[in-house]
Amino acid sequence: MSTTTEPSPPLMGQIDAWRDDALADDRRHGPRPAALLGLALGVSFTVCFATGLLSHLIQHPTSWFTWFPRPAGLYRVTQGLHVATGIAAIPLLFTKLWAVFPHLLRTPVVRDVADGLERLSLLPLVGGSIFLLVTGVANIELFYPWPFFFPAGHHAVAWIVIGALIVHVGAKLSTTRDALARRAGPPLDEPIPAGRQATTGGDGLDRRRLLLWAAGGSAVLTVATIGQTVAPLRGLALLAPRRPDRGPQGFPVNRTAIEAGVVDAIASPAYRLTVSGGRAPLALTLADLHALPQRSATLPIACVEGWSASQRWTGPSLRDVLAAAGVTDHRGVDVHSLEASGRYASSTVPARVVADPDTLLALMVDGEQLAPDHGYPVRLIAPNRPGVLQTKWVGEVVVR
Ligand code: HEM
Ligand code: HEM
Ligand SMILES: Nc1nc2c(c(=O)[nH]1)N[C@H]1C(S)=C(S)[C@@H](COP(=O)(O)O)O[C@H]1N2
Ligand SMILES: [Mo]
Repeated sequence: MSTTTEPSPPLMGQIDAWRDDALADDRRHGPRPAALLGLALGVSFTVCFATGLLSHLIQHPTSWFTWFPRPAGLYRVTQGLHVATGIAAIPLLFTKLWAVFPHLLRTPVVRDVADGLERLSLLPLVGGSIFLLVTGVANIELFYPWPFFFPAGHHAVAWIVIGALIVHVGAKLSTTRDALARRAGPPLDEPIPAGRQATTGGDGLDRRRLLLWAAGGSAVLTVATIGQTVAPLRGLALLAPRRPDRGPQGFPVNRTAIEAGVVDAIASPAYRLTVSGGRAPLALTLADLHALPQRSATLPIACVEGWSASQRWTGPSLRDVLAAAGVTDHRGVDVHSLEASGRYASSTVPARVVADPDTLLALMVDGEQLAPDHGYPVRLIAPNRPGVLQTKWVGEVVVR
């Protein structure tokens, strides 16, 4: 027992000691866990970036991008993957940050210009990664506390993060290669402080436990949310905001008829579906639509927010409605809702989607008249399209 009290070291000294202790713990703070967690993050962020860009292009087609109506359920898979992979990355990111924190506290802060640039790129990398995961999760939980339009902000930051990630991978390539090549700890980036021993070699139990915690966290989050799109697992989807079997007629609703302000318009006996832009404008009553040949197709609503649900829809094919209006030649159509305003009040149906016989102006779902919240009297439903493009309460079709 000591009788003299030692003066406590100043704050900076405490941080240095804390960092050096951590740095000496090679199994948790050394390059191998950083590289393994980095690889997992690299894969998940690449999947998110590719599927996110795909979703963007489908919603905002360019001259060089074409998207096909088949296979009917492909978008449901790519967007489900986007959200599931992003959610699974959350524990990976936080474990990685915990594993590398001593490297962030190192001194000197910057060694030279190249080192300074590389360190600077950690700011957008770490900040941007957290931003993507936080905004993504908030969005699927229908929580929009920020002043910008979510997809635009999320999209711009995704490019920044991918740029910073490329710089990071370039800077860490040789460390990653060494760390993965050798099971025992390779040399540390930083010199081991005098008087300390790097805990290299050994059985790697601490490292294994760290990586198991990260993998376990990802697995739990995935199982607790994936049921929003994988129907057999819906009973486990405790953290999913939407479940594919809950809502009117047994599936979810994003915007209700009341929220869209269409309650009176959809119930009006004066309702007509107008088809304009063809040889002569046409106004079809509900009875006219029921009198056209009816077709049924099992198609999913695949929301951009990662939930999806498949139903059997029935109604005339859009192409038959166009034929009834005498439209022979077109470059697709615009479908307008009775909803006066709102981001999803209209959508474009490209010609190759119009040509698909399963592209329906649905009147029924699972053998029942559509519920008001699902788009009564008429909704568009087409194969392999994001939910935002499956326009409800259709009042007008304009030929392009
Ligand atoms: C979102 C993705 C990622 C984030 C946020 C991230 C973050 C970080 C941070 C903050 C550091 C500590 C700073 C430093 O040592 O300079 C670091 C180190 C490291 N990262 Fe990443 N990283 C990511 C992806 C990756 C990928 C894809 C790889 C490899 C393929 C990787 C491999 C490494 C390695 C080898 C180290 C050095 C560890 C050491 O020297 O002990 N990281 N990462
Ligand atoms: C928890 C993680 C994440 C969730 C929950 C999430 C969720 C979403 C959602 C709901 C959308 C659709 C937005 C819309 O069209 O309304 C989206 C789009 C997108 N996401 Fe994520 N995301 C996550 C992580 C990421 C990551 C890590 C990246 C990139 C590295 C990324 C890149 C994109 C891109 C580029 C888009 C397209 C935006 C657009 O349409 O302009 N996301 N994400
Ligand atoms: N007119 C209109 N149609 C719309 C929307 C909308 O807000 N207004 N929301 C879209 C979105 S985001 C989705 S996911 C689907 C949901 O369809 P559901 O409510 O029948 O499940 O409808 C789409 N059609
Ligand atoms: Mo949606």
